[in-house]
Amino acid sequence: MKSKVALITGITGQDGSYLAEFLINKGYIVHGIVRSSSSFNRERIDHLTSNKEIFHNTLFLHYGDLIDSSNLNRILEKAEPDEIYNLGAQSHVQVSFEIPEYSAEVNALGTIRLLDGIRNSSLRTKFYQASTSELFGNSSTSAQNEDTNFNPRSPYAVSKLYAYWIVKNYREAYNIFASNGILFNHESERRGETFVTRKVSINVSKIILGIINKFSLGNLDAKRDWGYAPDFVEGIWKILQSDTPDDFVLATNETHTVREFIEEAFIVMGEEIIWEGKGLDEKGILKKTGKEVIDIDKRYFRPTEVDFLLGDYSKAKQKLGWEPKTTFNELVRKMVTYDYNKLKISTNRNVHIFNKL
Ligand code: NAP
Ligand code: F7E
Repeated sequence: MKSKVALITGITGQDGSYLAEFLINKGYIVHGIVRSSSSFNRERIDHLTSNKEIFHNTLFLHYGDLIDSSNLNRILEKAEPDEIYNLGAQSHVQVSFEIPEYSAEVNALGTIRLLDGIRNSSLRTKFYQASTSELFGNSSTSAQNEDTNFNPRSPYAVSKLYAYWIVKNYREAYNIFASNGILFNHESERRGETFVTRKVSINVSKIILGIINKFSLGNLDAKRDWGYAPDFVEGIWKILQSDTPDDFVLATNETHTVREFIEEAFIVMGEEIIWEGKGLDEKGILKKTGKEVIDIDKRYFRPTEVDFLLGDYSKAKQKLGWEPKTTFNELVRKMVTYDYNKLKISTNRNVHIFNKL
């Protein structure tokens, strides 16, 4: 039987790398779009590209960019995908306040470039759009589902709102199999280092190993519905295996504050953190030693914040048979343990090299 062919934008990112692995294991031929960079940017897919068997037969990388439609059209023509997963994005909410035009260019117009490429070709491909719980913004509804009103609160969220609606429009106007996955936050050992969960797992590990004394954060009271990226990647694939195109929320239906994530991260390392002070003067202190390990820096606050997110994934459960598998505590444990072990090995190696000098 002929293998299915998938095209992934954002293959070098957290979700793209897990999805590539997942699809290769399912027997797909995978094409991925990578951006040209002056330094190496493929760390998350190194284990795939260094396997000659995979790299020669099942994984094909193409230089490209969501802001370049002639290049995208060429890749569509070459790859002839059965399924396209549009995961590429300027995905950082805070950064989108600094580069709003670029965020719209990539996230909003990048999506229409791909959809229009499909419309103007003879491809009968399915299209997945990486939509987001950020569309809900500060919603008065809890828990948020596919029928909840949108109220985007950042240039990132507004750019993704355009993408969400243009997917629906192209589905209705041109009968393209195009679906939105409205995914709540999902994290992992491969999460970008500037997102709050990974920032915490790395810095808590560094404190325990004595590499740093303390680190700074912003709003500790924001609540997020945090799941585990590999669970969500399976849901992404299931969305495109459905008989009809549709929009689905993927979430865990559990919400936690940033503060709770930090507390749990220290618990994993056998420490308890207590909080003293208020607002910008708040400090996180280790109970055993009284050492200050966290302070607040106004630089990490956003001009407009999303205070509370909690997702209702019952439609995905009912129609796709999808459910998250990893609990909040397991997620924190996986991330902190991974970073602690990785840093410990590199610290030991450095000490070893230093002792030899
Ligand atoms: P990520 O780790 O930030 O990965 C983003 C990917 O997009 C990277 O491969 C990046 O390439 C690529 N990219 C950035 N600008 C591009 C451009 N101009 N042209 C082509 N590719 C570009 O994001 P993620 O966490 O895996 O998320 C995947 C998608 O889901 C994103 O669209 C994100 O907005 C959305 N989403 C994420 C979450 C979440 O909690 N993770 C929740 C809802 C929705 P480089 O490696 O070269 O930078
Ligand atoms: O922030 C607060 C911050 O940057 C989470 C993206 O994948 O998920 C992600 O967006 C919360 C916010 O993720 C720091 O203010 C406090 O309330 O980890 P984050 P995000 O903004 O929720 C959605 C679903 C996406 O679609 C996005 O692509 O944590 N926070 N202190 C901080 N956040 C960061 N980054 N750094 C801090 O120091």
